[in-house]
Amino acid sequence: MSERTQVAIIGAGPAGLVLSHLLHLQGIESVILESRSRDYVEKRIRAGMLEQRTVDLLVASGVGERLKREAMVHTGLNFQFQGERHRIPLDELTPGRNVTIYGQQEVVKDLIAARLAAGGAIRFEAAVEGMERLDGSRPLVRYRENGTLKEIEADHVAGCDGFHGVCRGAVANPTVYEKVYPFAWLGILAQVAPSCEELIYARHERGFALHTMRTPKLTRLYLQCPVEDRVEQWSDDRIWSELRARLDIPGWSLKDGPIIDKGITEMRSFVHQPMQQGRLYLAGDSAHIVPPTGAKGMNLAIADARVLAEALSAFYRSGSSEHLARYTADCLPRVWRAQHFSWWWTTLFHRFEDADARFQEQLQVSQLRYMLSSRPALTSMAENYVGLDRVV
Ligand code: RFL
Ligand code: PHB
Repeated sequence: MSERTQVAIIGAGPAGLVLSHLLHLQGIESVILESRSRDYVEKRIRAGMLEQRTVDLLVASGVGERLKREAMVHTGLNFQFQGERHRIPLDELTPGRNVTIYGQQEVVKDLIAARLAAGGAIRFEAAVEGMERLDGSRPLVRYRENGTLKEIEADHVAGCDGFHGVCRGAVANPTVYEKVYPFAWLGILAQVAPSCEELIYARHERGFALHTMRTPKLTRLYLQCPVEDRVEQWSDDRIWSELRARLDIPGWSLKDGPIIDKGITEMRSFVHQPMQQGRLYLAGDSAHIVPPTGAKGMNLAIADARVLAEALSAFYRSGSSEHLARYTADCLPRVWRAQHFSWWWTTLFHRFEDADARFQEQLQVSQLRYMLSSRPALTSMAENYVGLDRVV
């Protein structure tokens, strides 16, 4: 006989873990199936910037204790071009709002600890291979654990399995919107105190660079690089000299230290509609991807999980599928707002090499200068950056 639960959640990333946690607070049982080990998901270095509403949700739902103690609140950011650095006061532009630096793996660790402490079920190294009966009332999920094929029956299935997952494939006749960018990001983590208290987004003739951080002792840095580059081509010396060429300004120089992680990330904008099929609902990167420049991916994943948890709670409270039926429609306005902001923020700072490149450069500088001379333009950027409460 197969195991049963109310909601089978595929993937223990931010989307799956937040969903399971919020459902638990509503008395709804779930089982998370995760193909990787606990150690792997807790160490995977990815996002770092949380919007205000993401922090508010984590704190209000009881998983924000360590975050409140250790996270770094940022009330502003810097952007840099033509050798000038400008600080943008996010808190003044969006009264009382700011962003928080706290590594995605820390969010994941806190959520896993909370789920396990509450007796929640997370099956690590359990890879989902297929799903059946999604259009009926008893969906079935098949997964492989320790080499054995197992199955679990659920009322609903949440596909939180990321961009390379299997769930998206179960949606019939989807509409897909996609844009692939002609460059990638080389990201490093270095054991050195941040060289600046806040983030620096730099537009430079040699390409984009970003100074960010994880803790007062760990700096995270990114460099725009060609898509075909491999990490082996980037020695530590080459990375530091390229970062300095793009980030240093008179009177300020980047501090270096031992590099403890290096990785190359492709850049893509992607939306898969609808985000549901029968009793399967997609949340997070399984349904949409944004280029990392705008720091929206994890925030969107958590926003989807919140909408889905509310719709599932309404279903179990009233027996009505009304909220679940409009899950995609409820998520898409925020998804597309984040898509636009991430695309715009990416095109504003990166170096392009196509036929329009020189024209594009003039537009970038004009738009950056416009933001410095127009408070409404800067406010529009800031409210998107810190994250909008309501998107219609
Ligand atoms: P995840 O985190 O990819 O989790 C999906 C999980 O599903 C598992 N899985 C399966 N499990 C069972 N069976 C299967 N068949 C499975 N297939 C896959 C996977 O092992 C995995 O554990 O998706 P989720 O939850 O949707 O979360 C999305 C975020 O991880 C992602 O959007 C962010 O990391 C994006 N991102 C950023 N987002 C932000 O909000 N702020 C940032 O500052 C930010 N910076 C970034 C980023 C992403 C980056 N990279 C590496 C892509 C910076 C970078 C460089
Ligand atoms: C990060 O800290 O990894 C980060 C921060 C801001 C971004 C992108 C990535 O825009």
